[in-house]
Amino acid sequence: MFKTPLRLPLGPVVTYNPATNPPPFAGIRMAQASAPTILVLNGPNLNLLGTREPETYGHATLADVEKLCAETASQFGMTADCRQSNREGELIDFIHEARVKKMAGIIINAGGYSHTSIALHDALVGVNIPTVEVHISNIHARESFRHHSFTAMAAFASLCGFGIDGYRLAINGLAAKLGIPAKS
Ligand code: CA2
Repeated sequence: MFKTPLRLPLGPVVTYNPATNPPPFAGIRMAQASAPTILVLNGPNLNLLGTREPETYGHATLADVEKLCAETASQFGMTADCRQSNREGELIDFIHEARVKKMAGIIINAGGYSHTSIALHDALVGVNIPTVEVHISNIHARESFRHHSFTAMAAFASLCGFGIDGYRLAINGLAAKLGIPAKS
């Protein structure tokens, strides 16, 4: 039976040798891909980490969490943009900003708003950025009002009970989801 021959593209094929950077075209520079940025968002009262309730949240401070996130992100060639707010609307603004800035992913611990905020859920769904929810404590082993999370419903994965190591695990999972390998 006659088969249509496989056709190669007819247009010019241009190859670019990175060794000749900048490329030898007058006035033309190849676009440099910038490091993917992830938003690490912490919600209400998480600025108090390390100051009270160590039996539940450990001794690490928010600064420790943000340092851990920056270090973990850099292992994948990513940048962590860490924000914390005690205000629901400001958290929503940060999520919207992530879309404007074309951020690659979001790690969110919305604190108490996880269990109450349909608005935060809607913001996460609205920006359509791969999101991992983190809780330092095991919310399912605590009061029943912490068992449901609106932000978890908008995330592709949720982690709880690992202490602040949950942020490191979440960034690893997010990088895998994005297909970004660890740097050697
Ligand atoms: O386990 C988590 O990460 C939580 O998101 C923490 C929230 C809580 O409302 C969630 O149910 C679970 C509370 C954060 C409060 O953090 C504090 C830390 C030290 C001292 C006081 C509060």
